[in-house]
This record gives sequence, C-alpha cells and structure tokens, in this order.
Amino acid sequence: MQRIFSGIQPTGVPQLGNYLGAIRNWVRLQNDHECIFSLVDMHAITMFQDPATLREQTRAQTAVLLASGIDPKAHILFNQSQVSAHARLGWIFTCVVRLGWLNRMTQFKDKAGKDRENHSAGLYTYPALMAADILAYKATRVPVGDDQRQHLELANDIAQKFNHDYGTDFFPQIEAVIPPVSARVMSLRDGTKKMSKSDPSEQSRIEMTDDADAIALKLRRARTDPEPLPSEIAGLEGRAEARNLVGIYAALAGLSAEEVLARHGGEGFGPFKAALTEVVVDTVAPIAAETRRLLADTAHLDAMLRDGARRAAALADPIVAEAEALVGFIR
Ligand code: AQP
Repeated sequence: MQRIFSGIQPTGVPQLGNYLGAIRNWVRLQNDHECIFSLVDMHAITMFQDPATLREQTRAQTAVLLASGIDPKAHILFNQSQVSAHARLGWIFTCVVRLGWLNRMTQFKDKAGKDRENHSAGLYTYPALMAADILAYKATRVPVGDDQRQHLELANDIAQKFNHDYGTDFFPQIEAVIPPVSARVMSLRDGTKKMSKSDPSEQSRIEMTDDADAIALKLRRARTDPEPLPSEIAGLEGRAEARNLVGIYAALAGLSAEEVLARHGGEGFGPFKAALTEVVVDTVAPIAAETRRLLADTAHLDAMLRDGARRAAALADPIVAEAEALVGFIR
C-alpha cells in the first residue's frame, strides 16, 4: 500500500478551499493508502501566531478533520512539532536546498509581498521543511491543492540533490495528487485571489465551522458581475468570480461545470446563489455541528494528537536516523 503524507497549517479555521482542495481528497484516499496527516504548527509560526490562538486553532482544525471523516485509529493524525524528526530532517534539507531555488517560490513572494526584509527566515525556507515532512516518512504520494504544486517539485529537487550529494538512492520521488476539480477555490471578494484562511476579510471565505445563516450571508455578498450565468463554459472567460462560484457548485454537487451551466445558464446571480447556498450548507453544516461537539472535549483531542505523534515518530525516527548517518553525523 502506498504511503501518503499531507499537512494543513493551523493558521485559522479551515475554509472551503482547504476542504475541496485537500481534506475531502484525504478522506477518500484513506480507503486504499496508508495515510499520515499533520497539523503543521511549525509551518504556522513562519508568520507570528499568538500562542493561545495557535493552540485553539490546532484543536479546531483537528476537530474539523475528524468531523470531515479522517480516521485517527486506522491512520495517523498528529501535530508536527511533537515529532522532532521533522525539524532534524528539515535542517539537513535547508542545507541541501539552493537559494536560487527558494527565490523562485511564488508562495513566498505572494505572502511576503513587497515587505520581504521584514518576514521570518522560516517563511523563506518553508519548502525545505515541507520536503522533510514528507520524506521523513518516505511518503510517495501527497494530496494537495494546486497552489502547492511548485513546493512539491522543489521537494523532488531536494531529494534528488541529497541522493546525488551523498551517493545514494535513499529518498524516493514524490507524486502530487491534485484533485481534478476545484483544485483552486478563489476568494469570494476577489476571483483572482485564492480563498485563504488567513485572509483579513472573513467575508472572503466559507469557514468549515460556519452555520447556514453565515454561509447564506457570505454567498449573498459574494462579488459577481451584472451579467446572467452563461450556458456554455466559454461564456465564463474573463469572469473570474462567476467561474469560481460555478466551480464550487460543481465540486460540491459532483457535477462538471458544463452540467452546472446546462442547469443554471441564463439565471441571474440571485437565484444561482440561493441554489449554491443549499449545496454548500448540505456539506458544511453537518461538519460544523460535529466540530462543535468534538471541541467540547479538548483533553480527548490532545490525547489523540499525542497518540498520533507517538505512532508517527515510530515511523520517522529510523528513516531520519539513517539520513543523519548518510550525512556523517555520529550516533
Ligand atoms: N483556495 C484553495 N483552493 C484549493 N486548495 C487549497 N488549499 C489551500 N487553499 C486552497 C489546500 O489546503 C491544504 C492546506 O493548506 P495549508 O493550510 O497548508 O496552507 P495554504 O495553502 O497556505 O492554505 P491557506 O488557507 O491559504 O492558509 P494560510 O491563509 O495560512 O496561508 C493544501 O493542500 C492547499 O493546497
């Protein structure tokens, strides 16, 4: 059975893009893969996080993952900082990755913006730690949204350079598993920006803990253009917001964008948004309710993360110890 690793940053409440681009895929992959899922809190602090909020968000995300159908007994679910193998291999990879490679990463440019000098070195070297997250388990498949494609290509470059430098074939190549539809859900306020859990505007995203009223309000306020929906896919050209809402509907209803347009083409956004609200609420409301129930017992969530971390460490420690020996560290 192939081994999968994937992570999510506890930088806020998971949003619909995280769900459609990653979490939903994770749940399906559990059927025929050995899965390791992580709340990557070490990545989260590459941008400052208030400590109490970080703890709260780590638990909230754990609860959303469980409510979405992640099975922590058959698979592994843990928070990254509890398994030291990530930091150890992350450092080795920071020494393998080239500055020129990191300079090309568009996520750093997007997140740092013009104020590059004032961001943490961790935000810049983030892809080296991400490569370590995966390769500490020699995982070969990584389910992610389209925004992470470039980081996975870099992880393969790092693995290849490590193997070359140390004369080994120790680390395998990684394959990205990117969902065919809604690999990139866009902001409700700006169809050219991806939906993000740390976007300052809460109106820009559907959170996986939103209730039906909040979802309806956010979708009513979602930016659109004055034209009705087209009946053909070509009519979405240059209409980023319309394309995004159609894409969300399609992903949640299990339809293609063409099928959505065949049903709703010619409608104004008023009725379409009402239909979309129903589809979104059908998926999100039960997850939100179960999340609230799970969050009532934080001691249970913490114990579950500790158990996951113990099992993750049992897999990663021997692999990372072997990498350390290849590098020349005495043990
Ligand atoms: N808008 C999106 N559409 C599709 N997939 C998405 N993902 C994130 N946003 C979208 C996927 O969710 C997984 C976990 O993401 P992450 O938490 O590691 O970091 P991120 O990609 O930076 O997500 P956010 O929500 O934008 O977080 P912040 O605001 O903290 O930067 C990944 O597989 C990602 O592809």
